[in-house]
Amino acid sequence: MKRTDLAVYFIMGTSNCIDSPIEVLEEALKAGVTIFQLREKGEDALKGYDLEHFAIACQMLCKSYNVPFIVNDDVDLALKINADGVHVGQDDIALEAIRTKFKGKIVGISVHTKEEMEKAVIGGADYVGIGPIYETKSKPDAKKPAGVTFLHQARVIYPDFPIVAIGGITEQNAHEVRQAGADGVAVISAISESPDRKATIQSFSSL
Ligand code: 3NM
Repeated sequence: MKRTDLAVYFIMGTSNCIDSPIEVLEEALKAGVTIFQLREKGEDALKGYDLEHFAIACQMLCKSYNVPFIVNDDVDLALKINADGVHVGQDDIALEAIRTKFKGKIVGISVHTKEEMEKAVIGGADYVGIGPIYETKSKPDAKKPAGVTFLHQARVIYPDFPIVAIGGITEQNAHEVRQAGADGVAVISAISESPDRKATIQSFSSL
């Protein structure tokens, strides 16, 4: 993958949208998000056939805009529908095992320390997500906000490795994470809850 693919990384599930999720996604794609991750979480999360059906609808839409379609955590679903990639956390199955299953596809992993970052790079990840940078309300079990210190260290140690920053990123603070070395911003609420999604996405695109 190219580092520029991470520039505006939109993440969404049905619980993040007041409006129709498919309409939100289409609007986001039209406005210029560069990669999309389906992250279906929460009490009312779609499951089984409904989830697969929804995932395929998102995937087709992404394909029509030539934007990579990534599935969060659900490795089996990602493989079943032939998604462009998968994003996993540290608690999910081992990176090496996923790498083998996703030959030629995008594998992203969340990291919080230098050790985790080193393992991700050695283990063959295509990119890492670093967060939460700021306070987030979108992930109840998120760690304490870390600010940009580790993000900046990671960039210094790995000058060319694709890195996306996540957690509480808004139009107001996004420039700080780009300055610290992130290739892009991964965002749920600042896009899904924006009163003007197009303007919000364009402001992220122009960083
Ligand atoms: N992962 P918002 S923070 C999905 O720190 C996710 O790994 C995080 O949502 C991490 O843009 C987060 O609304 C939530 O803050 C991001």
